[in-house]
Parts: sequence; C-alpha cells; structure tokens
Amino acid sequence: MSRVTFPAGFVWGAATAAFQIEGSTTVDGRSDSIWDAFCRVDGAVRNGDTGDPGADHYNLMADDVALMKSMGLQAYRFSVAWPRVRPDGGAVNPLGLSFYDRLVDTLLDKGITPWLTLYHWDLPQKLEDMGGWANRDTAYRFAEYTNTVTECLADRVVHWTTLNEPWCSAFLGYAGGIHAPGRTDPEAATAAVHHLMLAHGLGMRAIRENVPRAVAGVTLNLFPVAPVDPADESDVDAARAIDGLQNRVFLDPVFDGSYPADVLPGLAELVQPGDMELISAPVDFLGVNYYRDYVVSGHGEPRLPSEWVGAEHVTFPPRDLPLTDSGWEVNSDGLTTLLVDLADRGVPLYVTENGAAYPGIEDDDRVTFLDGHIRAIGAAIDRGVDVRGYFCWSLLDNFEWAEGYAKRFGLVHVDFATQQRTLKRSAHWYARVIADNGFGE
Ligand code: IFM
Repeated sequence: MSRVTFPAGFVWGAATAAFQIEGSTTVDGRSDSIWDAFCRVDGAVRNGDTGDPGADHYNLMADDVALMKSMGLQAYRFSVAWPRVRPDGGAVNPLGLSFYDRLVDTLLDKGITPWLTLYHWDLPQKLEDMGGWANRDTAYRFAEYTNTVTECLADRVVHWTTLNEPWCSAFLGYAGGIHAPGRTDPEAATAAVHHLMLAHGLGMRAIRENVPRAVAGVTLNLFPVAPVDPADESDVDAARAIDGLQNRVFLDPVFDGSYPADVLPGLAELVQPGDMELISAPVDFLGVNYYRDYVVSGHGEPRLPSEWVGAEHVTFPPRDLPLTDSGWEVNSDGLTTLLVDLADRGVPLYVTENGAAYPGIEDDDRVTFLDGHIRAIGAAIDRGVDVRGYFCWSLLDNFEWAEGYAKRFGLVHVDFATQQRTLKRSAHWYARVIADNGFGE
C-alpha cells in the first residue's frame, strides 16, 4: 500500500475513560455513579460484569503510563471520575482528586501530554436520584465539578474536553434504556440533550475562567448518514432524521447557537435566556469519535423503546461489509466523508476515538482497521481538512458498558484475572506509525 505521512506536529495518542479502566469503585471516598447502580440491575450488563476490578488502573497507573511511554504515545486522553472528585455530586474529596493530580504529574514526567475529559458518563448516582440529566440543576452541579478539577490542574493541563459523546448519555441512557441510568422516557432524553449542552457551555465558561491557556472543546460521536435509496422520499427523510438526532442536534447549538428545527420539537421550550450564548461560546477544537457510518431506510415499523426519538420507524439494513466483534460494519471511507463535511465548522478537528473490538493478541484485523482509518484521515488532510491528531480507542482492554468485558478494544491486552498487560500486534504496529509519523511503502 502507498505511503501516508502526516503533517509535522500531528498528535498521536490513545484514549480511555475512568469507569472503563480504573476499578477501585469503593475506595478513597468515591461514591456510586449511575454505572455502578446500573451494573446491579439484573441483566443490564453482560455476564453481570461491574466496574470492579476493571483493569485496576487506579492501582496500576504508573505501570500503565510506562507502557504508554514504551509505545511512544505523545498524548493520553483520559476522563476524570466525577464521583471520586465530588462524591454524590457534593463536597470536594481531596483524596479522589489526588489520583488525577498524580496521573497528570506521571504523564508529564514521561513527556506525554494529558488530554482531560471531564465527563465520560459516570454521573454521581445521587444526582440521578434528583432527576439526573433530565434535571437542569445537574448542569450547574457539573459547573461546580469543573471548577474543582480546573482549579487543581490548571497549571499542568492545557487540553480540556467538557463531554464525551453526549448522544450516548442522552439517548442510550434516557430513551433506549441500554446505558445507565436505563430510563426509557423520550421526554427525559430530550431534556437530557439540552442539559448536557448547557453543562458543556457552563463547563467551557469555568475552563476559560480558570485555565487561561486552555485548549478546550467537546467530543461528539458523529456518523455520516445516507439513505438506502436517494430517490425514495421516506429513505431520504429517515437519513435527515437520523443525521438530526445523531449529529446536528449537538453540532448546531455549539457552532450555530441554535437547535435544528426538524428534530426533538420539545427542545425549544427548555431553552432559557442566555443558554444558547453559553452553549455556542467558541471552542478551540472539535473532538470527533468515529466508529462507523449509517445507511438507513424509512420503511420500518415503529419499535419502542428506542434511542431514535421521533424516528422509531427507521431501520438500518445491513450492507455487505466486514464486521467488528461488536457487529459494527467497517467503512473507513466514512471517516474521510465525515471529516470533509465537518471542515466548514471552522475549528481544528481531532479524532479523539477510533478503534474496534476484536479478540486476541495477534490482532491483524485491528491492524487492518487502524491502517484503513488512519489512511482515511490522511485522505481528508490531503483535501485540505485541518485534522491535528488521532487517539486510538483504546489503550487497554476495558469495560465496554452494557457488553461488560466481552468486547476487547485495547491495543494492550488485559488478563482481567491477573491484570497482566501484553502489547498486542496492533500496539507494536501503532508504535511504529508514531515513530515514523506515518506508514506504508
Ligand atoms: O467504549 C466506548 C467509549 O466509552 C465511547 N466511545 C465508543 C467506545 C466503543 O464503544
């Protein structure tokens, strides 16, 4: 295959999230999150898996940072656990905060740039008991939590992300019921969309106030969407609806200061004076998480519960494409399409997650997946798109939400019984890509 080379300064990293790797869910003052509670619901998570012991990163952090160094990672994207830092969403817990203080110091000591995400789905359960993201007050609690983390780490962390994939929090959590908190209430999901976006806006304000040199933004899971038959009106309408619910409902408020008029009509009445100004305050980058694209049809029967609020009849007919172990179709061209489409949002783009579940340590299928997707980024850059970095999902095998530990996304294999780490073939391959700032002949 032909050679791909990336611009000087292109950032090569890997990503994780607190609940997926840390374990130690009951130590040092941490409170329950919605995921701890959801894991206790019979049948909610495959095999009854829970956040413990996870990949025991809470205890093995220094070893894990040494592994990152051995792979040549330049940046590490991780999330902070709100229930460690402000248990129950209440008072600050210095012991919980000190874990991230040490993590950041350890990274910096090894020359690895920390990329910190404030919210990757582990809402304190106590806040869920008060309505969770369906309650506007949660956005203000998020701002307090952001103040705590920024005040502690402003001197060392430059790269800040408010939310990871608010689509999953709102729609899988409050409408589809397949993520924590497991609710199936479309109105609550609509409210969650606005309150998550408000949390983003309030979080950005706190970051700007406390971290003058911050490079700050939000990460969205974005999907190119096309109709099965571009000449069929219902397919075209289905594509518009899914694009609206997946992409535009989060992109438009951040970049245009308004919600799209064609999806979630209930959103408009939740907006209070000043909200959209906060939500659309400038971001320094957009984080793009890409796993697959969608081709949709409008000819299905409505199914409930569904995460597709107002578009429950839309279907996703399978195509003749390879599948990952999660059953997701592999189409790396979709990443080029997406990045090219996003270029006119006018901010630098970082691919903050991309990867796939495959079993095994000799994971040639992951190498093929990463090769294709990183080439797709190269193709977007060749077309003039300002893409500045790539974070592979994920550094370690981890807790894949409702799938528990059954799906392995790591570059590094984790034996969850012994916590033994083993670099997979893909980790060795990725290390060479980083060292050469590209690959191929
Ligand atoms: O594991 C998740 C991650 O937490 C968010 N983005 C998608 C990944 C794979 O499903």
